[in-house]
Amino acid sequence: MLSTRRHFLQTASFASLAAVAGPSRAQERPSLSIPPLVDLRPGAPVTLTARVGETEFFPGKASPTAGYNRHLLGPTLRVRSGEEVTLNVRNELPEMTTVHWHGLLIPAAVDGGPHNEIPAGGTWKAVLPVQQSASTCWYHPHPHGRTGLQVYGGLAGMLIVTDREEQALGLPSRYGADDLPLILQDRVFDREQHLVYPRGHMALMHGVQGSVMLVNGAREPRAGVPAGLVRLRLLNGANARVYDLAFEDGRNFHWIATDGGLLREPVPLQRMLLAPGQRAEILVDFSDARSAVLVNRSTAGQQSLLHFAPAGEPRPQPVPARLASWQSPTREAAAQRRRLTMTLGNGAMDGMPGMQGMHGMPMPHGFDGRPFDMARIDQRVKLGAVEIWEVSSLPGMMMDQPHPFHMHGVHFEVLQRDGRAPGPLDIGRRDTVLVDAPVELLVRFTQPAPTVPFMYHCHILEHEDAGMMGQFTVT
Ligand SMILES: [Cu+2]
Repeated sequence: MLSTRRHFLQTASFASLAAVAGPSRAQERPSLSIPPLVDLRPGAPVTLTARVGETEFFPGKASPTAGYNRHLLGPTLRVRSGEEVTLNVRNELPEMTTVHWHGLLIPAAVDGGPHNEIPAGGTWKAVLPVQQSASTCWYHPHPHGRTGLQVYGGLAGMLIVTDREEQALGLPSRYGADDLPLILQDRVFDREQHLVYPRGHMALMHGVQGSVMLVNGAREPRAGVPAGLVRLRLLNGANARVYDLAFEDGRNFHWIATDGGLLREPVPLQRMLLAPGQRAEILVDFSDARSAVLVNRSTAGQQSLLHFAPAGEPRPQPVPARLASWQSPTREAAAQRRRLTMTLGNGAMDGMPGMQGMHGMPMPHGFDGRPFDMARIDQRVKLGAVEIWEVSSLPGMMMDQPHPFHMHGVHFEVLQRDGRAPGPLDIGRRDTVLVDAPVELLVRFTQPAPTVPFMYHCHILEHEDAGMMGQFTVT
């Protein structure tokens, strides 16, 4: 079933893109673009300006794009845990936007969700009290109904939290040298090699997935790296694609961090799934000085994402045996259990005839059969509470569409998947989890949301925009 649908996607909708592939010769490969690093410090506000621009994804073929302070994507923001930093977000887009700090544990009032609207021409001052473990987070727009388009156009950036515990480990930390931010995205281009954002039933049902793979905004770039241990901060910034990452030569790497920060100890892996919105940090050993290719494996075959060219004196370095210590809440601490069902509609919202719902009615995307409503609070949680959230999706096995479930303002851990103890890839602190089977999450609510609520939603952005989102207060 999976292969049938993917095949249909590629042949029926994207046939014109068949000729579009990565650069054919090594010398054509662009160097990996490293977004500028901005260190945020208390008392030194930084301005982020969302604006439109232009990007040549293919030589000589400029496409309209958008970015923060740049034509595409945004600077990498770095903040030390324990510090309060200020950002002034200017909106020079022709439409309303918001900026959500995805992964930050901060009060909902400054979370940047759909309620923190910045009108065109406006500026939003966000004071962020950052008090969490070292982690790889990101920032992106979150205006209800327009998130998919704005992110797709290029509005996204990485946000790195550091702390003493992480710094003491001696992990590769030279930004852009042996500590690389990698924003993974896929895009659709038309026959003339211009960026397009597909609309319609297919996009609404499956989310927008393109055949052209980008890393930091470029097709199959090349990264010069030292012949030693290199840390990759992987961010799935795609609208809908789940990446299945591996190296072409099958080499091992060490997984060291999830959305919420460092694992307790490194986990050796050969492949890793990364759902939209998720981050992972891995350590890759290039001390064999051999070139390597990061690839995405799919039913359509293997797609090259990034070529690594190690250089310099080979320097084998050990991977630390232990990483971070942190406390998990106990299951017994859970004060309440909630059940949420992500419901995939029938596409009728888009004005498409579509198939009809069970009772002949059009059915929108939503939670528990209801689409998102800015004016409705769906869940009310006590500040400081630990709860168990059971999240599943409908229709279940009929639609092979796993939804990445994201919660704002919290970290959670996976207690169960499909009624069983979760596998080794479910460990760690998270804010986004792939719901390909019912999951049971242990959630700790530490951030206040008394008036402006936090969001939970599907991170397939076209699902989210079409209503697969809910909101909760924390008081
Ligand atoms: Cu979804």
